[in-house]
Amino acid sequence: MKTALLVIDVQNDFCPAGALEVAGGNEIVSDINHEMKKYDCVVLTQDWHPKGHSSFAISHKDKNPLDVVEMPYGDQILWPEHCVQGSKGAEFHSDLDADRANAVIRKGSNPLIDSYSAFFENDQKTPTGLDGYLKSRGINTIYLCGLALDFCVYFSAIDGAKLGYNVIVIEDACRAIDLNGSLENSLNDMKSKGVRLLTTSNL
Ligand code: VGL
Ligand code: ZN
Repeated sequence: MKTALLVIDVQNDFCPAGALEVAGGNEIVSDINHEMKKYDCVVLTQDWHPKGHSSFAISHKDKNPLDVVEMPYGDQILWPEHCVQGSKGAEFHSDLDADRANAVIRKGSNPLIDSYSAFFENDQKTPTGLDGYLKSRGINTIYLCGLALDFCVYFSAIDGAKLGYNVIVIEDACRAIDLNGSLENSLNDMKSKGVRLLTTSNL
């Protein structure tokens, strides 16, 4: 068994006072730093949108954050402008031990397609390259932590399971947005797809 820790989107904009603040997002950083020491490989993901990205409510006339629009690839929730390439909000939380990472995967750079999953854009077919990176290093088991549990962690986990990895989500090293039941739905869906949910105390 060869393992990777995927640290999803631990960036200023998803932490308190950030543009798309996730409650308690900063509280997981020290546990994640501790986890990083235990895996064969550590990958950080970084949400990395160009200005005017199509997932931003301000890019659509008469739309507000959390409205839903139809995109060619399906329904898209509109978000406040966040994680703009090169901005302070797109930087990793300053306490995150980013120097330990073997690789950083940036996602969401296509102005027309959002990308929640670390493996595929939201069209569910454009790869980020992470699968090839992990497979070429012989990784077969992935542990996920970070933000947000019910969006980017969730979509990364189910794509990882689909791609044949053993997938474990470290639940207490995540925080959720929880929009219209998204937290409960994502936990149920992950369980039904064979994703295991553990806590740092069980690792
Ligand atoms: C995320 C919404 C928009 C996430 C990223 O990291 O969960 N959520 N962009
Ligand atoms: Zn985003």
